[in-house]
Amino acid sequence: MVADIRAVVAAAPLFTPETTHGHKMSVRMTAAGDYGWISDRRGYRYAPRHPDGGVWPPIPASVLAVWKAVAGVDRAPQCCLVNWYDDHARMGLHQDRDEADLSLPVVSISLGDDALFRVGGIDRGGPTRSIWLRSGDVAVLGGAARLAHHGIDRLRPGSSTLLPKGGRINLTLRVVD
Ligand code: MD6
Ligand code: FE
Repeated sequence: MVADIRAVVAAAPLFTPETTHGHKMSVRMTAAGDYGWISDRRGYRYAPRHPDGGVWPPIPASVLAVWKAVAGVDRAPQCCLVNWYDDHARMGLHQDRDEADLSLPVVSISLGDDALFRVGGIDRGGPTRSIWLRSGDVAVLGGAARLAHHGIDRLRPGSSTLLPKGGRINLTLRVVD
């Protein structure tokens, strides 16, 4: 799967999204499928093209197989977001709510170094719990948890040998429209 993701990155290079406030995010990002997810000063949105103007490469079969095994729905995913973390990258607490049908799950696959995943409730500011996501872990946010706040507080550098230069890849799969 890592080789498949490297091929995605070769076709659709990683970029550093900016928040609406003009801050650079610490993860680098790209995508596969009909849509990628773009964040810049104009806001957040799904987009049919990479910032360089090209279409996104198809979602690799190895990744689709995981969706088919765990998503529990008939729809195929339209977006595989690729988040690439270096040792210091993190992901602030957020909800995934830009998709049209929030009854469909989001499936996440973790590769590489362990990451401390914080998950809370639907209301921001409520209690949270943290678990370490390890290489090969698959998480499904669905049902009552679909709108749970979640984020990555930090990596545990050196915890996996999967990626020769370390770091972590997180893939999230979703149906967009
Ligand atoms: C990450 N994950 O694991 C960030 N979103 O790097 C997510 O933002 C996420 O794990 C939706 C569903 C599952 C997730
Ligand atoms: Fe998310």
